[in-house]
Amino acid sequence: MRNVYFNHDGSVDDLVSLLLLLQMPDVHLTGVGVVGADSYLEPALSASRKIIDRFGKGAQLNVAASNSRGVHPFPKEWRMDAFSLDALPILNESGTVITPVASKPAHLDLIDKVQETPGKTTLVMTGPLTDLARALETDPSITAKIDKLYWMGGTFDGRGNVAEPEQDGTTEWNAYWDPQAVKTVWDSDLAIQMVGLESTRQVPLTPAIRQHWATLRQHPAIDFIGQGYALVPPLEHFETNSTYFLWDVLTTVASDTPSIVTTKEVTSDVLTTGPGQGRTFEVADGRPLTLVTTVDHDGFFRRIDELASRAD
Ligand code: AGV
Ligand code: CA
Repeated sequence: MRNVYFNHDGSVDDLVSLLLLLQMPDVHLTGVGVVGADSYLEPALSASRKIIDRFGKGAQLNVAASNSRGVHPFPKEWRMDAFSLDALPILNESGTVITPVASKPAHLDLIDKVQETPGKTTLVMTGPLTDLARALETDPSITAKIDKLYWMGGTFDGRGNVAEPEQDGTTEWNAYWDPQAVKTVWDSDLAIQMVGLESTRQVPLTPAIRQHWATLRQHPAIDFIGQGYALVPPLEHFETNSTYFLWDVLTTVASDTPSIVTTKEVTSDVLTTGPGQGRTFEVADGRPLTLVTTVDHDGFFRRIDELASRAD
């Protein structure tokens, strides 16, 4: 079994990632932290607890709330999705929530769970890196107990996904929310596998994928995935600022099934000031990491089906 600690920020693909982590046969999920970045905190926390109750197969977990604040807030319309997801009937049948909230804020919960878990822990992070950066500042010795960080964020191809004033279009949202946190993590000696926009662009949400999930809705977890992705816009005629990709789900599934992606080693740095702040870029002698470059599109979606049908 592999120990995994998951920190996410409450968007649809973050919560689907949690659902899938709970189905992975060789994953022992040791903790979950939630940051209200691409979501409001309360519904994201609540939905996480309900997903563990409904799809966690009796996992004894708690969920830690983050008190981290970003530099550049996410658009409110995106953050609202967590309220809808938390209200889906499939998460509310029982009318009670059992999985408790952890006693400490998410960055301290991360330290506790990593330190008290025998052996090493893999971190999967599908939002900004703020909680990890704060954890590293509080207890730098955690790096010895973390075998790898899988992070959705950044991009190296110069095409960002932030459409906001005072920035130059080269940055990805999770990096842009807290650029300094990326720098802090880059300055650590953690092994990192990064899933940036160059690979996630290969897995957009499309009407055909929604239709595929619709035909499999007799599986409760695939029904939940279809309901979740009904809240966000697919790639139909033209990519817009709001077009949804399977960013976090790719990161999470690739952490468990490496055969669905190809990777390359890069050395890089991150800008923390100016209109490019949050931009990750390749540079000789920079910080080494493993970058996901291409995705086996059909293999990836097949693996989602396989994992989700384990919740039957
Ligand atoms: O930049 C991708 C990250 C992922 O962690 N998030 C969404 C994923 O959870 C921010 C984001 C970028 N574009 C978005 C985002 C959009 N159109 N809707 C919602 N969130
Ligand atoms: Ca996310």
